[in-house]
Amino acid sequence: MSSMLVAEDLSAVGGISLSAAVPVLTAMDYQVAALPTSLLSTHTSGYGRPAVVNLADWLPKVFEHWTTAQLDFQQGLIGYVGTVELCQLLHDYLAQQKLDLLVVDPVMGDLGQLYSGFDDQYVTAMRQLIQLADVILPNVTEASLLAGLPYTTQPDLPTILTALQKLLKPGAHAVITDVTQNDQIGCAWLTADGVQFIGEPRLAGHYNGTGDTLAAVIAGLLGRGFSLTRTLELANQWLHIAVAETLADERADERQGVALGGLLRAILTLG
Ligand code: PXL
Repeated sequence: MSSMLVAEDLSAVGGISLSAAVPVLTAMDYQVAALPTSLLSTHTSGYGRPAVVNLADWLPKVFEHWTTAQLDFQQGLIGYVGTVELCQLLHDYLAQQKLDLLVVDPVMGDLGQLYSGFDDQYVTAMRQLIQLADVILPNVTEASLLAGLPYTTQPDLPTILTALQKLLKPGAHAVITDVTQNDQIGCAWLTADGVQFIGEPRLAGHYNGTGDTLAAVIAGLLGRGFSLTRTLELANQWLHIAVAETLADERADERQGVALGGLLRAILTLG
């Protein structure tokens, strides 16, 4: 069994980040090292100001203990981190590790806006963290921030993807995760043949945490050896299942992350 370090916030309410990644990766047969970077009473979109515990004092002790205990991980997934200092702590620890795969979802914003609490310094810290990544998974907002380009809902994909690739180490891939083409939503990335796109029909609504769940699925599939193309095909299909289930559910509270039942059943068919 492969072991994956997942570092992101633990938000008690909202069904996002670690709360979504742990079941997804457990269903994919990983031993998950679930490292909360901060504790929040809810995520930051829609519940007012959450009660937050920043775990910057705890993280170095965790890393020290793991080093003494000679624990190591084969894969890593980083999502929402929270502060510049936490980004730097993670960077310094991960720079010492020999992971087979590091996926970074540079969670910072959506719909053209930085999430509450983030600023330009955070974007700079994230640019440093992604230098360690094999795959990064920004949405269009995050891709624009990292590339230093103005936000538009329909970015010029060759330009923005080329700018992102320049921020990464050789052989790493930038995948933008919420690209709209015609009536589809999906992922775009660059190969020697130009921009590639894989999508699924766009469903109504906008659900918190969809990106966190997608990132966990992508990290899990890549870690199990699926090619980038096959990974993105399956990940988009499964997220479509999750969003469709969420819609059918007619939930009273739209701030909750996507439904995971159908997605987890689809993962288990992989065997
Ligand atoms: O889903 C992205 C995300 C993750 N973690 C926290 C958030 C958000 C988006 O608002 O607030 C704490």
